[in-house]
Amino acid sequence: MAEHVILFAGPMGAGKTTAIESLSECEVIRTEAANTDRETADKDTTTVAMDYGEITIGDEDKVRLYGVPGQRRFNFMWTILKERAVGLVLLVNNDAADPIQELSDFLEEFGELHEKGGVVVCVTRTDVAPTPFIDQYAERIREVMPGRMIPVFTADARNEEQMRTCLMSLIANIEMTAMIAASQERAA
Ligand SMILES: Nc1nc2c(ncn2[C@@H]2O[C@H](COP(=O)(O)OP(=O)(O)OP(=O)(O)O)[C@@H](O)[C@H]2O)c(=O)[nH]1
Ligand SMILES: [Mg+2]
Repeated sequence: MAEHVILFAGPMGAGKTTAIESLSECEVIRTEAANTDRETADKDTTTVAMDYGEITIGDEDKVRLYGVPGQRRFNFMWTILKERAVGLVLLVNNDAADPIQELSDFLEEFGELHEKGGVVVCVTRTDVAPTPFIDQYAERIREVMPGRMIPVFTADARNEEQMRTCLMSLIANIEMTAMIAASQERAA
């Protein structure tokens, strides 16, 4: 039985808590408090510590889903949860003030998870803001993390099937990374 710890990171209002709620088979543990930054994201609450949910893939592979706060003032949780994770779902809301810059900033902070297993970028709220386009994200990924395979999807965090597609592509990358590492160990 394999177990994966996946981190959901990204700017405030990108849909991390919503995505984990869409995916989780158990009731999600949330740590929401009143949102005092309506300018960045117009919603009632914001995550102040973490979200936690779980999903089973196949017969028995358990995937632990952790969401971190988007706000930098809670970034002590980023460090703690980053250490446990083997993969990253980086959510970016297309209606952020500068979503491409947000992508760069979060890749800089969490990009090391690519080496541990994998990273997938998931652009949300494209119905609210149709631009920037997906190839602009792909281009910035190539600049910030050249030579790495990081898929980019558009998805609605409220949609279970779309979030599952993003998650499964990440799990496939994580399993491939693990297989390559194992075969290199055998060859050494
Ligand atoms: N219209 C639209 N709304 C979306 C989409 N994806 C997510 N949302 C909504 O956007 C909001 C995202 O809020 P959260 O899930 O709290 O965002 P978060 O990333 O957890 O934010 P913090 O915890 O504050 O960092 C919710 O109201 C979702 O219902 C989308 O693709 N389209
Ligand atoms: Mg949240």
